[in-house]
Amino acid sequence: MGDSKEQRILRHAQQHAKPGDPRSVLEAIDAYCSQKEHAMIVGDQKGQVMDEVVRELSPSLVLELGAYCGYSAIRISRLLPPGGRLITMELNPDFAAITQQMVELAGLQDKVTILVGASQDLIPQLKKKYNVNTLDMVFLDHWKDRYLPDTMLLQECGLLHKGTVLLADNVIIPGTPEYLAYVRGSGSFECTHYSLRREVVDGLEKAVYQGPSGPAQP
Ligand code: 2F6
Repeated sequence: MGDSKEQRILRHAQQHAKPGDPRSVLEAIDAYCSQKEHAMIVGDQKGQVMDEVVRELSPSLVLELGAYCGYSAIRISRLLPPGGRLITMELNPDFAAITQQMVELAGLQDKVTILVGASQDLIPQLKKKYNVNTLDMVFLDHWKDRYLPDTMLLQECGLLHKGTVLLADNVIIPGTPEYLAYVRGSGSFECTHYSLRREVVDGLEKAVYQGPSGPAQP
C-alpha cells in the first residue's frame, strides 16, 4: 500500500464520520489514532482545554500554525461565532491537502483557509495579501523552535491586539523553554498553564497579550 498514515486517517474519517458533523469527524480521528495508529493529533483531552479557551474568547479570527490532518482546525473552527474564520498554515502540501478534505468532510470549509508554506514567510503577508487586521487567537502547534521567533514576528507585524490569546501546545514535552521564558517574563502577557497527563506530563500555555508596555516581571 502506497498510502500514508495521514491518508489512512482521512479515509477512516470519511468512512465513519457523518458528513457535515464536526463532532463525528473528531471522534473518528480520535478513535483511529488511539486504536489503530498513533499520530500527532491534539486529541480529546487537550481538545477539551482548547474548546474551553475558544468558547470563552469567541474569537472572530484565529491563526493556527501547523495543520497536520486538520483535527485542531476542526476543533477550533466548529466553535467560532457566525462569520468567524480560521487561517491555518501548513508547511507540508500533502498534509495541507488532507486538512482541506478533512475540513470539507466536517462542512467547515467556509470558515477555514489553509495556507501552504512556512510561517515566517506567510505571517508577514497576512495583512496585505489575506486582509487581516489583527488576530484574536493564535494556536501554536508547529515546530517548537519556531514558537518564539514567530511570536516576535506576529508582534512586529502588528498582528496582536490587547487580549489576543496565544495558545501553545507541547510546551513541556518536547518543550519550548525559550518561548515559555519569553511569554512568562516579558511583562506583555498574562499566562496560564494547563497541565495534562497522557503517557507523559505535558501542558498547554495560554498567554494574553497586554500591549507593548506592560509592567516588567520581577
Ligand atoms: N511553518 C516553519 C513549520 C510549519 C509546520 C508542521 C507552518 C509551518 N514552519 C510544521 N506543519 N507546518
